[in-house]
Amino acid sequence: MGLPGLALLLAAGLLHAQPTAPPRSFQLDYEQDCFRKDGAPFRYISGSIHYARVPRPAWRDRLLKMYMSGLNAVQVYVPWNYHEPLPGVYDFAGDRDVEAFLDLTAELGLLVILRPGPYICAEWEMGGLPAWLLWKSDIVLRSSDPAFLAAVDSWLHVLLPKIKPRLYQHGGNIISVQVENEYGSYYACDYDYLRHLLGSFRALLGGEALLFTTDGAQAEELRCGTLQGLYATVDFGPDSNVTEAFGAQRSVEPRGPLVRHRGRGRAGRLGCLGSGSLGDVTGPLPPQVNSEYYTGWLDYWGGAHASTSAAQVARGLTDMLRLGANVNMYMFHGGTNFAYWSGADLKAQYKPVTTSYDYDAPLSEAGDPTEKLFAIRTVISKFQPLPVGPMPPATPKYAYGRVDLRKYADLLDVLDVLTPSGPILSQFPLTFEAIKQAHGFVLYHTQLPRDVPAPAPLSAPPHGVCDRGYVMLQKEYQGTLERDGQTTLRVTGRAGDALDVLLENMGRLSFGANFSDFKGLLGNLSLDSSPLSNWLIYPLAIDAAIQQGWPHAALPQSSGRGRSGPAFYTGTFETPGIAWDTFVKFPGWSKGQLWINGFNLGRYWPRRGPQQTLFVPGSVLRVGCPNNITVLELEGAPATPFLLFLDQPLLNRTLSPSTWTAE
Ligand code: NDJ
Repeated sequence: MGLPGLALLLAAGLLHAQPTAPPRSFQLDYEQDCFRKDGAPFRYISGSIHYARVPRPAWRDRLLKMYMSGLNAVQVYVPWNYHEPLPGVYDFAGDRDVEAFLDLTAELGLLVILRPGPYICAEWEMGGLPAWLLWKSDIVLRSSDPAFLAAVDSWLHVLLPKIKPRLYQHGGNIISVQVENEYGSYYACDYDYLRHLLGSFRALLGGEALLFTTDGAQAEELRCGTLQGLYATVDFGPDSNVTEAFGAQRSVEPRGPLVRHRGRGRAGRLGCLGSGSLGDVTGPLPPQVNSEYYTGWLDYWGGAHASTSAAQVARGLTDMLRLGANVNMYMFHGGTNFAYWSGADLKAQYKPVTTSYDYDAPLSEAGDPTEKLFAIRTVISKFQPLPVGPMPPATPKYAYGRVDLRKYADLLDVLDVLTPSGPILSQFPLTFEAIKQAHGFVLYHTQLPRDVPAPAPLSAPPHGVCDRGYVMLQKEYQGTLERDGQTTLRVTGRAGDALDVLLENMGRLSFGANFSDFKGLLGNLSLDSSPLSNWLIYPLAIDAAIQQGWPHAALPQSSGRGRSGPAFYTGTFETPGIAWDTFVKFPGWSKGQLWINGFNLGRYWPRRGPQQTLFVPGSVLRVGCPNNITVLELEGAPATPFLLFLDQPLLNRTLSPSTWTAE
């Protein structure tokens, strides 16, 4: 061949110098039973962090602590409803800047296992699905219902193009992408839906992306959750038998290494990681993947604070790493369900999740290293070298102490501010979804149709109040109706008396079969068995008002009637020098919502517990000027209303159900 011919071949890339550098790749090796990164055997030890539960200024600190714990990857959910508040309206700014978060992971040298849903579970409101999907009330979520698929595809066409250039193969740090989430636990078991998702993910991410599923390790869960073309992984906690759980994973990976190696009668059981890095290997073959190894668990309002011992978590982790398994710890840092983002479960009863998502995780809600973190780090150090350098210390906390509040106004007296567009007139109640309000509160107003001289039952039908209804007659608080709880109050009054019911959405179900969780008054309220009609329905835009400076910037109101029923309270405090993180306690308060400087810190409910304090990140506080506190108390404030800012959280005081109403 002459020189011109050689030049042509070189230009066409058909001839190159030997040996070649391997192209960037992240793959499954079914022959040698492991992941391969750039051709070399690779195992990840990862931890879950949800950027939506951590204020943006704290992202770097949390990721750095995860890196210094010895993790080489983080696992990250993308909550669809956090980014698409209305159909076709997208929000990727500020705390929602998922690309900035991914940039930070890369900067810190962490790989990413991305879980873009579309459903994520995660104890997140509606499992990450947007509430507006329920505007079509008969939609079948997580199925091949064309209405659901159309919404999913529009979203994936926005999200996945942001992800594709970040895939490992394309120079980024995302090594794998999960499709759906524990789909095998969902009643629908609709393979057409999973196949559709696989097609969309492939089309938008390309053929090389490593796509996988995660399911519980029961045969039934794996049956409906797995699909040819998606690598099946499992999730289980320290209580489970590691060998059995990974055995279940193997049973659904027919193309997988175990079957083929058995067929060939292979004696070696170490796979391509070899024995050197694995210690004493006794179990089945890698690559086994536990996508959610539970370091703790979530809390429900009215339940006990969950905890799992550091020793137990460390023991299970050791067992899995010895087997050469890939492990993601769920959660490594839980964070906080700010605003209205906490989800709920249905286990015979509706069970809303607390504002704290501390999860008893290795990094606490406020991002501090715990004993569990150090136990995990010690385990990891036995399998791979730890990064050089110290673990960053806990961030300082400050007890700002007592801050007195004063009543600003009863909620019923500021409806013009909270619903500037005015109420909706309807013969019978409409749901939140019917009036296109996703979260928060809606007020339903009507009048008594006749005199009620003797106490008569004001009742909601079963499952008629979702989730709590605060009842006022002639603006006097009468009591609370509750989903799966008290659904009748006895009232007296006169024809024409004002009846108001403030409905609170406590978070849509994030898990379970009966998943379309409509909010508001779902049926007619009746008085002495006759349905009440002629309602004025006020969608309350409380957050919008507070973000615009109300009520601090507004003229003072008269302090209104007594101390019970929904009302706003305000106060201010200053930070000395630096705005440190803090925890706020609600002495004598009942239940409500807290904002500081317009930031919605979430629900408080000390009467029900177990959580007694809310985490206040220093990043929401201001130095050198007053910090504006706004409290919406729903049932009743203390005689002397004040908040107490502490330097440590109180997450675990639990009261018995018998004291819930008595208090
Ligand atoms: O994939 C799920 C994850 O997102 C698996 N989990 C986790 C619990 O923290 C989290 O929701 C389960 N959730 S099993 C169901 C909770 C029912 C009690």
